Amino acid sequence: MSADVSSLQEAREDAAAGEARFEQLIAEDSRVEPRDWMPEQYRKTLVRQVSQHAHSEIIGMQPEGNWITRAPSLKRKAILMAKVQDEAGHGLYLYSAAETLGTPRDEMYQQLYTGKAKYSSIFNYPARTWADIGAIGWLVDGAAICNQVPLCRASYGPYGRAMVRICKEESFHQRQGWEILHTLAHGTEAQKQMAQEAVDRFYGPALQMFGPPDADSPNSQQSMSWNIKRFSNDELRQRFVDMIVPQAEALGLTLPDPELRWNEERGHYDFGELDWDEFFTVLKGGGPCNRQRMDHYRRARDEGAWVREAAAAYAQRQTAPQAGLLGA
Ligand code: FAQ
Repeated sequence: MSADVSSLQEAREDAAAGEARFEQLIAEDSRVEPRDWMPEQYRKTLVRQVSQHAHSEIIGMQPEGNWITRAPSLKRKAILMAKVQDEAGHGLYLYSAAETLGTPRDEMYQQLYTGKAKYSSIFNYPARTWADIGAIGWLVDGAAICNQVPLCRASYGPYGRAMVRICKEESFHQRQGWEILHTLAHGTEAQKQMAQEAVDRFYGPALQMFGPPDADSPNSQQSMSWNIKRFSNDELRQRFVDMIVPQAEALGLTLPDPELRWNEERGHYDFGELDWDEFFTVLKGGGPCNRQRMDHYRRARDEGAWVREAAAAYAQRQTAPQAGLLGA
């Protein structure tokens, strides 16, 4: 046997052993780590989901960042600043997790910059009033937690581990949203109305964060069989509705769905059909703020280029002190 043929044979045996081990890890519900063999499609699915999630965290800073200068007190301002910083941190953990799959961070940034990458539909809606900041915390972070707690058990190690920390921080975010709405809902008539209108605006889009109905979700089945997703989009949406109905009652606010009612037989709340035409329009770039979000992201990225260059030059000096001295 020639050397070429025998090394080809060895590569085939390694791949077969890698594949068998991957199947075993999934069957045992164990973790797949960056150096493990994995099917190309598994890698691609993860990069798609994790990078979209990272982009969502980064774009998601905009509706709330917009209210930092207008928060109604110094305390509220400090809390909101900390929350927006947390979202930036989540983006960074997630880009790091995606990088371990072999996609450079710059490539992911580029995909967002050029509009090739998706981010969550919810961030294409405006935050019109201070109450919207409460509704974002309660409903948007609430939906995020509901969706993301099962992702702490995602089969890919770096993703699951990043999600553990993210979920802890999201729980705090949800509480601050709840507290804003609770304060407004127990304030003047005008404040209560503001809180109700914010919930009216964010309820439907928050439910759409879980993705299209199962019948129209091309990725769910495969992702669930690889233990990336643990529940389908509709299962998680149902879980979320069941969770927020009593919370809305405690707030004294109404969820804007006349079909919402307890179904004794199913042991769940029934709820009305969501506006899926609107959802797909937002995904195609036609939401109220798609254009504004992308323009802002591109502007911030362009204007921050010199900061990144300076930081890279500084880091290079730190790792090559001699060169740094010579260049000084
Ligand atoms: N928006 O086949 P599926 C947050 C796309 S973070 C836009 O069901 P999959 C924290 C989907 O990508 C919020 N696109 O897809 C925060 C796919 O397109 P593709 C983000 C959506 O992956 C709070 C196509 O539709 N969270 O809120 C949406 O199995 C406050 C078909 O869909 C995550 O990303 C959507 N809503 O399930 C930050 C969690 N839904 O890629 C700041 C991780 C679906 O084939 C402030 N991601 N699409 O071109 C996931 O759990 C999943 O990726 C889903 C979608 C559930 C989002």
